[in-house]
Amino acid sequence: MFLYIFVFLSVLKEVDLHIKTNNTEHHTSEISEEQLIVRRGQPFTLTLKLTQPFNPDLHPLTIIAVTGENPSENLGTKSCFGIPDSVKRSPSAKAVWKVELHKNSSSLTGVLILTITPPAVSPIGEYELSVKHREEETSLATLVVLFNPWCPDDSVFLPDEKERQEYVMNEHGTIYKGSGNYISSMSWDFGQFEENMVKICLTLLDMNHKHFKEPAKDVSARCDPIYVSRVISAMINSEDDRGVLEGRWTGPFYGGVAPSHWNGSHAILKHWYNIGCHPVKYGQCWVFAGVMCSVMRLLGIPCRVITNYQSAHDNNRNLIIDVYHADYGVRAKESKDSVWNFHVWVEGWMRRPDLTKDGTYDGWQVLDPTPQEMSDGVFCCGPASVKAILNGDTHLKYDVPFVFAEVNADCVDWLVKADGSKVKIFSDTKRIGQNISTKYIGSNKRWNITDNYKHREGSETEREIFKQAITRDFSRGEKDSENGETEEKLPPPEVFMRFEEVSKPMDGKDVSLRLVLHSESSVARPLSINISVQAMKYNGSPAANIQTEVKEETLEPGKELSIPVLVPFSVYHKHMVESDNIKVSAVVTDKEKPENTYLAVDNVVLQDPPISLTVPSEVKLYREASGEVVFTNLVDKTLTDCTLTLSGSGLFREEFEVKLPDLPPNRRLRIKFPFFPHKAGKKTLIIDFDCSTFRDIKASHTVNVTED
Ligand SMILES: *[C@@H]1O[C@H](CO)[C@@H](O)[C@H](O)[C@H]1NC(C)=O
Ligand SMILES: *[C@@H]1O[C@H](CO)[C@@H](O)[C@H](O)[C@H]1NC(C)=O
Ligand SMILES: *[C@@H]1O[C@H](CO)[C@@H](O)[C@H](O)[C@H]1NC(C)=O
Ligand SMILES: *[C@@H]1O[C@H](CO)[C@@H](O)[C@H](O)[C@H]1NC(C)=O
Ligand SMILES: *[C@@H]1O[C@H](CO)[C@@H](O)[C@H](O)[C@H]1NC(C)=O
Ligand SMILES: CC(=O)N[C@H]1CO[C@H](CO)[C@@H](O)[C@@H]1O
Ligand SMILES: CC(=O)N[C@H]1CO[C@H](CO)[C@@H](O)[C@@H]1O
Repeated sequence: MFLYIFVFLSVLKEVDLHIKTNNTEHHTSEISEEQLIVRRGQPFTLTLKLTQPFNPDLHPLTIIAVTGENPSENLGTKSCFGIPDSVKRSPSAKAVWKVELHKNSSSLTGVLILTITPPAVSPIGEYELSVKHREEETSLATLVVLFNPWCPDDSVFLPDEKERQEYVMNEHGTIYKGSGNYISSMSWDFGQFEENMVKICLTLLDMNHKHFKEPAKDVSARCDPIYVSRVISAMINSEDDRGVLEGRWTGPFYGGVAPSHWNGSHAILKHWYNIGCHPVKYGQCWVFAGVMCSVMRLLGIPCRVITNYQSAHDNNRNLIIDVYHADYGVRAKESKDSVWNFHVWVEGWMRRPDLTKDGTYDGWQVLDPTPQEMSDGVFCCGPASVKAILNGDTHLKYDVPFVFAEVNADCVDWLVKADGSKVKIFSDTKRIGQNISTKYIGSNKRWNITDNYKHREGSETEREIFKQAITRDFSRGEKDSENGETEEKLPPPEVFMRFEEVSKPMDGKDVSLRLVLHSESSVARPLSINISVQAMKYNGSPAANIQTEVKEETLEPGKELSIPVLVPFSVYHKHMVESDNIKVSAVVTDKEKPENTYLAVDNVVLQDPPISLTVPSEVKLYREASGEVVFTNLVDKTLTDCTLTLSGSGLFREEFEVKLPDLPPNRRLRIKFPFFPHKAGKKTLIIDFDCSTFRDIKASHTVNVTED
């Protein structure tokens, strides 16, 4: 099927853009079969039919490609080239395109098959292509040029085809959440090839500050993935521009969608575009990262989503995170430093010739779209080379110190006494930055990439790099304003304690733990034990106190003491609808030596109650298929405001929301639903069950859509 454009001019009869075949060759046919979308550094073919025979010596053919406002050869936003290539160009012209006459062309009949190549250093974006022949200039086409991970000369070149399929072409992914010892995963629909994504992503680039200030320079800089990815990291949040998502870390989420409700990027990007580039409400880190990954993949920069557990936010740049505890549990933050249960960012794949010529820092680069700290006066972060983070090269751009602290900072726990004085009870060099995870290539398994970011905790190299990083770019010398304390040695502990789980904690059931203590003292220790249970946000700030318990016990030498801790569902559930985890902490004081205070903390992430989703694993394109969801209410409470949302790119054109009747205790809900697959290939169906008691329980299933 050919698309013909008829141009009613004397020299040119027809143009054929061969969109379908060209787009297939350029791995863009999933984006569109109606618009010519090519990747730089790779040839595409056009057929021109002239009204007269072609004589290049007498009447040369010149082609002009332009992008952006005020295109210029010196900025690489305009290129003139032709047959023969005798076009006069500026001596400092950048990004010069090439054209060759294919041997199948016939000069006699005036049928020219042109093989055109945008150079691998072209700015990406929308181009107008026109042709000049016998003094007439005619528009040929509007086409889009993207980054090209298949092209060795492109600075986003990724040699392995399996990796390109995962990091550029895969529209589905997995984002890890929870906490380090309760790693949970959610399916995320990147949908980078969904309807209108090219337009949306190019509009996103046009909305950035730099474009408003100096449009010609901004478009010219779009040849560089370092520049483009940094702009995207600023535009995903709306902190200081017309970015995509507004962040919100505490409920209620009036006037918008709770961050946990989202299941994919396309709905967010589409909504942002449709409401005139105003921020969509609301995002938190995994939503920011998921949306950024979609934009990067669409533009052709290989990208993946990364989760870091026990992620530090070192506000005062000293690589120390102070955590304050009180006898009633974790205190509200006194410094802006914090430890997040998990934090999600993305990595983009590109070369870093701006750092060294030898390629040391090429490869994965951290980019963090969640608004946390300003960088060059804007809320953006990265690209920060993962190798620079591993090596502690904190002097390199961009934002390496910030990311280095997220995975490496030391943690100091302080006990705040009733009179306001602070005692240092624990100092931990290993807590921050654990179990760093991303989805595996070509499968849904989790991949632990902690070793990419840091040397093994406790190893000599690890401490050495930490010291070196501090001297390079941190202000360790300056004490925190909070604690004027000097580095004193803590006395060796006599009492040891830990929490153990009696059963896997699940939302809807009572949480049952025990605190196990033993002592190394030769005599019995009289202890005062305060156990507090709090609802927490995933960013480490307390949301509500659930319960406290004070106990007096004597710990006999050489014996274990086990104290049961029960948190009933009836007590915790009302606090958990807007919270992410339960923090159980025990502060233990030796009554005879009150200077000896001990702390044990357990972060409990409740698992969602089970929901079952049944879908055939193979379905036919454009044929009705059906699935089934089953959910049983196991709590002693009627579930109200129940809704079920169905989605999945290629399976549903629009998300599909069903309001459900209230579900009394012990009743089972069974819903059969139809769907009509409209894209072939491996697709993911996502469901989201929401009600007054359980927020956004999700399940997903992959479906292979086959053509007849
Ligand atoms: C050139 O002609 C050959 C033989 O007819 C054909 O197989 C090939 O597809 C043609 N190539 C182009 C670019 O039209
Ligand atoms: C990381 O994973 C290991 C092994 O599964 C686990 O023992 C550890 O507790 C986890 N880290 C955190 C922060 O929970
Ligand atoms: C335990 O908690 C109670 C009540 O909050 C408090 O009065 C007491 O000082 C605490 N004891 C210790 C040892 O922290
Ligand atoms: C991840 O890798 C690190 C370093 O190799 C290791 O210490 C940790 O236990 C691993 N975690 C998991 C969950 O496998
Ligand atoms: C989907 O099914 C087709 C036809 O049975 C098969 O050729 C293809 O390999 C399957 N794809 C996946 C991803 O399972
Ligand atoms: C890279 C390239 O030129 N791809 C295809 C573009 O379309 C023409 C016409 O269908 C094909 O011959 C090319 O192979
Ligand atoms: C693909 C996708 O994002 N689907 C839906 C997930 O849930 C939100 C909130 O209801 C919908 O708006 C999305 O369209």
